[in-house]
Order: sequence, then C-alpha cells, then structure tokens
Amino acid sequence: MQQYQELIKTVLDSGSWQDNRTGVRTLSVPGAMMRFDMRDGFPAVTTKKLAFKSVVGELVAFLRGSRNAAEFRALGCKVWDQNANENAQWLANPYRQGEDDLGPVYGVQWRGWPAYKLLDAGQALQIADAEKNGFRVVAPIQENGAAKVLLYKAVDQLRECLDTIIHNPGSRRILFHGWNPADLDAVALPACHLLYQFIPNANTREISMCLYVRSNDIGLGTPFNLAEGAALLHLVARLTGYTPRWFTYFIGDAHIYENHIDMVREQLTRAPHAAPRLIISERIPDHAKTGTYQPEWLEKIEPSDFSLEGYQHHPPLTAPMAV
Ligand code: UFP
Repeated sequence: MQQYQELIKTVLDSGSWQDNRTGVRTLSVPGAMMRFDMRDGFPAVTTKKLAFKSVVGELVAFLRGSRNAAEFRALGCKVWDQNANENAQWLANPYRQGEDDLGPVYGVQWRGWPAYKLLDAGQALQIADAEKNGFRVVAPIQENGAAKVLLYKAVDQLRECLDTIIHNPGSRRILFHGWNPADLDAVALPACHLLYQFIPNANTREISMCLYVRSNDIGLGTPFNLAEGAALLHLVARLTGYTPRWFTYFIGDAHIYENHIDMVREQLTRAPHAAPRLIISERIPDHAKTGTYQPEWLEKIEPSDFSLEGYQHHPPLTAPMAV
C-alpha cells in the first residue's frame, strides 16, 4: 500500500484548500490514479485497521440492490446511517421514504437501472425489438399530436457485465455505471464510485478492472472503496472463471478533510506491512473449475464469504466522517 501513502503525500504537498457543502474544508488535488497488481496481494490499507467486515457488508448490500440503511446494518455495515438519518437536506427531500431510506443509491442502479424508451406507436419493429430485449410497454402517450409508446426496463447492469465476460470477452464495452442523472435529486448521496469497467483477456485468462471515483475522501473513503472494488473484481473473476490481475483506481476530486490531517500524517509515520490475501469461500462456484456459469450467486453472496488471510495492520485510527 505504498501507493496509498504516496497519494496522501501528494495531496498534503500539492493540494489546495477547497470549500464544499459539508462545511469542513479539504486539501484537494484534481485527478489521481493508483494501479494494483492483484498477484501481489489484496489492497487493504495496513497503516491503520481496515473495517473489512463493513466493506464486504456494503458490497453485499449493493449486490442485492438495497436502498435502506437498516439492510446495510443487518449485513454489518453502519456507514450509511448518518447519510440516511442525519443529513438535513436529505431529511427534507420529498423522495425520502422514511427512516433509513437512502433512495436509489448504488446497488439499485447496478442491479436495476430504470431505463425508458419513447417510441412512435407506428414503429412495430422497434417496439418488438425492445420487448425482445426485456422492455415492456408501460403506457401509450400523446406527444405533440403524435401517438407514442412508453417502454420500461430495469437494467441489471452487473449481470449483463458477467454475461458479456462469459460470451464476448473481447468486448471493450463491459461496464456498469452508478451515475443516473434521472435519480440525482432522489438519493441521499449521489454515487462517488461510479464507473466500473471490466477488461477480461481470454488468452491469459486474467481479468482487470478500472474504477472511476468522482470524489474521494482519502482519509476514510479511499481505503474502503479500494478494498470494496478489489473484492468485487475477485468475485466477478470467480464467477466467470478468470484470475484477477490489474485494478486501476482513478479519482476525480482527491481530497483530505481538514479534520483528517492528523490521522493521515500519523499514517505516514507508520511503515506499511505486506499485503494480505483475499479468500472467497469455496461454496461460491469457481467457473474455471466447474465450467458452469452461475450468475445467480450474485444475490446469494454473504459477507462471511469474504475473509482476509495474513492481514497485519497498525492500530485503528478514526476521524469524523463529513456528511
Ligand atoms: N465518499 C467517498 N467514498 C464513498 C462515498 C463517499 O470517498 O464511497 F459514498 C466521500 C467523498 C466526499 C463525500 O468527501 O463522501 C461525498 O460528498 P460529495 O457528494 O459532495 O462529493
């Protein structure tokens, strides 16, 4: 995790002070990148304790398309509580569906992105094609005197990525997106880690992943998001029969909150330990061994299916999360 230390140093040395909606200013750098070779181990931060149980709890909640902080809590992840119930703007949002609701956050978009098509009622071939692809007719609509048909589909982007890795691994279009402009006004927090692209190589049988994070809290968010992304890459590799290889992590606004500076400076005084290994439970079928493709496991994964082997770390450090 030398790269994490270097990212901290870069922001401390060359960042500029920025004001933002939280009221706690940040030292920020516009644009950063880290790239990890999964053969060298799992990118868990070692200069403090990673909340690994919380990381995999959140990932499992996302895989199940959850939008409720109580479901995250039940899976061992408390990081959504404040966003659900303590952010004044969200509490006053008419889309909020009561206690613990988060709106259509990450997992809802990953597993059920709401997609609409408005087609001319006379375009029978287009309508039939859309229905073949899973859209269903919701309503006839009159638009400026023209007869139209509104169709809807909840797109399981993640499942479609797995299908493409299996059936068309040479595709350079294997990605899923969390940033849905139609839903930005209806969520507790617009997606931070928002674009995931898988790059399988059918010759080497290795799979890599690029992740774009638009806004990243380096003290608290980055270790969490890195571990979660790497766990997802390992899981997708297991279900599709590939070996995880490169994990490239891009950040848009890379920032350290003013009240996290002491924590990250303390981490710089600590020598990183060797990276641990991620173990995924044997009960999750390895496509490379079974030859059968079982994407329905995406919904059956439990947090206990993930564990770290040989995780050595320095003592825990905490700092307040900006909400
Ligand atoms: N943040 C992360 N990672 C996440 C997440 C939030 O770093 O997975 F959900 C941080 C980034 C930023 C704040 O500091 O939370 C979100 O605020 P904004 O939407 O204003 O960028």
